[in-house]
Amino acid sequence: MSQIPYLMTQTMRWFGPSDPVSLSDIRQAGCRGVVTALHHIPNGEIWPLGEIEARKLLINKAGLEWKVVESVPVHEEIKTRSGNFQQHIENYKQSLRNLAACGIDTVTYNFMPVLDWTRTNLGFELEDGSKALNFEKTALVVFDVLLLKRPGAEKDYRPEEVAAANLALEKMSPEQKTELERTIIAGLPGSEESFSLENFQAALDTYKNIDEEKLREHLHLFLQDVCSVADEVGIKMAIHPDDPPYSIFGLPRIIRNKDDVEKLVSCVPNPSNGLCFCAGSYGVNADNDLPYMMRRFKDRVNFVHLRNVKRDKSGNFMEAAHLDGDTDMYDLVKAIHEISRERKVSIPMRPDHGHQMMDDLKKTTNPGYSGIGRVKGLAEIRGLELGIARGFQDAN
Ligand code: DNO
Repeated sequence: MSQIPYLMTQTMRWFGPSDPVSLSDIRQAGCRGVVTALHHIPNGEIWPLGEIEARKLLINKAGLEWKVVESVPVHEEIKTRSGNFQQHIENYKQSLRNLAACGIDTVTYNFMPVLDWTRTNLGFELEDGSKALNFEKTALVVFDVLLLKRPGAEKDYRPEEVAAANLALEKMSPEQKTELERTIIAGLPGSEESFSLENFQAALDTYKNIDEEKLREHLHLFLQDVCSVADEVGIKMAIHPDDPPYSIFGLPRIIRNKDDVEKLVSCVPNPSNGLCFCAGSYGVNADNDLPYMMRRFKDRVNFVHLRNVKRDKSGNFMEAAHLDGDTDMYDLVKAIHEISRERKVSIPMRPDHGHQMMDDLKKTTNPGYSGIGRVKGLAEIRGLELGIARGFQDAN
């Protein structure tokens, strides 16, 4: 099997030495590499060479490679172009140079204002007793309109949605309210920020005068600056889409669909300006045709997150098993295999999230990042890809 060329490079996310899923676990899952970050370095500061080297050594000693950085975070002041943003951009460029000097060549980031990925329930129990992450619109409205009481929030929802939220709130215990609050603003794994109710509203306020167009301009200015360094040192940038791919809390969102990506690549054509193709995030919007987008942006796809969702028309979605949601994983992996053969590359991928299941139900795990659920997802995708690749080989 190993002679089949251009299969994806299998990796898993590793949150560093304190991650309950160890490097050896990741190796046993059959991965070649890991995706990680120096989470302890404060956002906006330079990643020192020595720290990058030390982390890389740790990974290599476990028989793995540091394939992708996820993420070098983009400071809020860069997104709002305020305060020390110029210094932060200079620091970002230096971090890229340092990473390149250590032989690391793919860097993921996102440009979501204030919050990284957002869910409303981290332990949604499925019929078989395993647990999934989900996003329920009503819970979001409860938080936004009734707990946070964001000024003007009601205007963002239909009257029925607000009525449903009022009903839901009546049934919630104080503990459930706190839990919902924490789930949304206390920071999910990999997030750069964590908020209390008070400072969350203050953070939202920093975007009062920044609409989509302005935020997009800020992203493009950031990239024009950073990509010139990335081109020079051989780093491939990979922007993660907005998750969920629509506006929440009145914040602008700019990486949601093919039109957004079209603007991104036409405004900043640098070769290093690329994508982290997150199937789970783009897949929440039924209008996003993922195999089409994969082919359309084939030269820009530097990293892939494979995950599935079950969605409805109201903006609710649940993280489904990797082969079992509304995204046809066969079609998507086929598109990935085609573009990989055409480009003659092995694109790094990670199984994104997994259900908390079996022995992991007894453990404290990072939401979405327990070991067994991800191993299951990876194994399914690995088999799917091999089947597709063999089909191509036999046909040629
Ligand atoms: C969630 C992740 C995100 C992602 C960042 C990339 O599981 O996909 O946290 O890593 O948005 O910057």
